[in-house]
Amino acid sequence: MSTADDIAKAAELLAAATRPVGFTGAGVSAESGIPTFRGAGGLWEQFRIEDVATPEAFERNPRMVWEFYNLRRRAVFQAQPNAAHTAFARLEEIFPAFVLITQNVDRLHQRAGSRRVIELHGNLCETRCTNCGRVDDKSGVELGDLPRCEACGGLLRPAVVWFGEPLPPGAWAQAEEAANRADCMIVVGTSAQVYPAAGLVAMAKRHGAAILEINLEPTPVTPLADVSIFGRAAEILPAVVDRAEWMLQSGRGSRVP
Ligand code: BV8
Ligand code: ZN
Repeated sequence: MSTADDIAKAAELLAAATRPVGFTGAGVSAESGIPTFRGAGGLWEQFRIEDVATPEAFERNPRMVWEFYNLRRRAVFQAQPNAAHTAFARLEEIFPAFVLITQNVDRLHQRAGSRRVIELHGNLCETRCTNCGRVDDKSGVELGDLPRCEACGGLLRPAVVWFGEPLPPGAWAQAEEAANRADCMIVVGTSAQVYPAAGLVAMAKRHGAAILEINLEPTPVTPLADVSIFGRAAEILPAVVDRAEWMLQSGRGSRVP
């Protein structure tokens, strides 16, 4: 099938849905200039997970961990949401029941206007005190190499979920509930290798959801997809949303849950 045919098929499945859910990974922010983790130029080519993204790494060398996160914070604060983020925000307008589950920590979905966002892995904007637990939004703030809590002087950490740490219970429960009730899941820009997040696709599929995937290349969830479109998220997703919206406006779909 041509990409145009795939876009038409994806739009048809989306327009037929009443409870669609989005599921995104780092690839949705790639066209905003935010490096992904895996693949060419990915973060894990320059850094080792064990050195910068685990509680043990922070315990062992908090300065190195903060160097990694300060670098990513700067990139995120200078970045702008792209057309894929905007397309997801539009889905909230089109589908009252739409919910977005993201593994991303850059909050570009929220900056693009998405409000119903479930952050599975925390975010880079906030810090959390390792001593008193205080959480502060430090968006745009240049933090030193060992930032301290204003309240108690304790060492701050990024408010992200590191490997080996449990996901925020509330977020995980919300994500499971959304995946179980979805009748369509749009999976964009994830290598589907990190668990338990990646398991949400099979969960949605098991409960009868149509699976639409947009990625540059096949992933472990491609076999689960009703349609997989290989291309750039900022180009493909807006085209799918445009066509689905046109179908709904011309009365060829139903969006009331
Ligand atoms: C947990 C926040 C248990 C931090 C992240 C051994 C020991 C311990 C744990 C494990 C283990 N083995 C397995 C595990 C589980 C582990 C895991 O899954 N490991 C993987 C590596 C195998 N998971 C965990 O540790 C999780 N916790 O299991 O806890 C527990 C339970 C109870 C009590 C105690 C413990 C926690 C995982 C969360 C880790 N934190 N992020 C940070 O960001 O610094 S994960 C990190 O990876 C990001 O969140 C990222 O989003 C996520 C997944 O990566 P992707 O988003 O998919 O990004 P990636 O670069 O991989 O892929 C990009 C894709 O986009 C590609 O497919 C590419 O083709 C595509 N793309 C690129 N450009 C475009 C595009 N597509 C379209 N358009 C484009 N333009
Ligand atoms: Zn504190």
